[in-house]
Amino acid sequence: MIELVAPLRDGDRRALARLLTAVENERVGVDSALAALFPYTGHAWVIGLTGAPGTGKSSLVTELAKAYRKQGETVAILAVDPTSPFTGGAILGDRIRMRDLSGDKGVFIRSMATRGSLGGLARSTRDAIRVLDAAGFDRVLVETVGAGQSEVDIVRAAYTTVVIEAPGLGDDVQAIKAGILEIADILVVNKADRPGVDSAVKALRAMLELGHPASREQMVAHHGKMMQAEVPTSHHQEIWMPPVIRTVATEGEGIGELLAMIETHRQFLTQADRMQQLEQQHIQMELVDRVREALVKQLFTALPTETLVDVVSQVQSRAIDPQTAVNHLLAFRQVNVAK
Ligand SMILES: Nc1nc2c(ncn2[C@@H]2O[C@H](COP(=O)(O)OP(=O)(O)OP(=O)(O)O)[C@@H](O)[C@H]2O)c(=O)[nH]1
Ligand SMILES: [Mg+2]
Repeated sequence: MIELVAPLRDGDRRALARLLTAVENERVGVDSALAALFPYTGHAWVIGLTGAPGTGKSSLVTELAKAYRKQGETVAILAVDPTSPFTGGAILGDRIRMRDLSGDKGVFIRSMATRGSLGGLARSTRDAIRVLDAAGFDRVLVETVGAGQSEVDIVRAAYTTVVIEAPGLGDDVQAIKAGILEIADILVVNKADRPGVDSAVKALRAMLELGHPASREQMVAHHGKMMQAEVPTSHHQEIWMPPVIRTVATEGEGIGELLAMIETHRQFLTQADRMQQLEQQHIQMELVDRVREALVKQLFTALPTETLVDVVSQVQSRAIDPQTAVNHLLAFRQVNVAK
């Protein structure tokens, strides 16, 4: 795997594709490749685009990619689907939608679906973004479909997060239910050619005014004490208020405004030390996620099946309670690590 890093850096698309497949399949040896390419990351501007199914994410991504290409920038598109282990219909539709981009060497399109756990997908998305970043793309656009937590987990890797709504989905504002409004840096009401757009914009604005005190900090605070302690609050006097933009992706309307707003947000973050803080938060959250995953794996790898079965039956017979059972399992790990 590690031998793919040099060609990746030289713009070899096959090396890129192979590394992404290795990341997706968690193939042996991919960790050393990721470690080798890590020093080359941190240059691409990562933009997350998320929203309910069919709101027009792929159409917007395509328009954004075209606009960036016009400016001479290279673009990688990563379409992540946490809802399905299959890369079926939606991706096929995307192929057609993104047809305008095919044949352009400055654009790379890749899709990823759930293989195992959602946590696994969040990790492989982060890794895939790093591979694309190290490959030298100026912009990495990450499209995620799903609801609630899955979107939140996946867009955590983005610097600018665009939440996409569309009128007439049965509900004025879908994002509120899913709780994804808190992660939005920019809100887009797409399909502005459809009826109900005004009420959707109004509802979103009202929601934003109600509750958007520094959403990132809230998110970090939710993630545990370690981060709460580490997050400085004094630098957030000037808070970013997410703007609401109307677009008609199919007509290319509002794309210029969206592009400009992404730039404004980027400038906002790169001012002062905001970007360093955001990256620090991302890294901390990622490390917590990875440690959690590694510990669970370590424990269950070391644990004989009989022990687990035994502890389960002890709980079932009311001999011990679940928390005591957990303590037994954790004690088992400590004994084994010490050996
Ligand atoms: N009328 C109208 N239709 C649109 C607009 N944008 C996208 N569409 C259509 O809406 C449908 C869904 O668009 P996509 O871009 O695939 O939406 P998506 O959010 O990527 O969909 P999933 O990835 O399946 O969740 C397609 O038929 C688009 O042509 C718009 O601004 N106005
Ligand atoms: Mg799509």
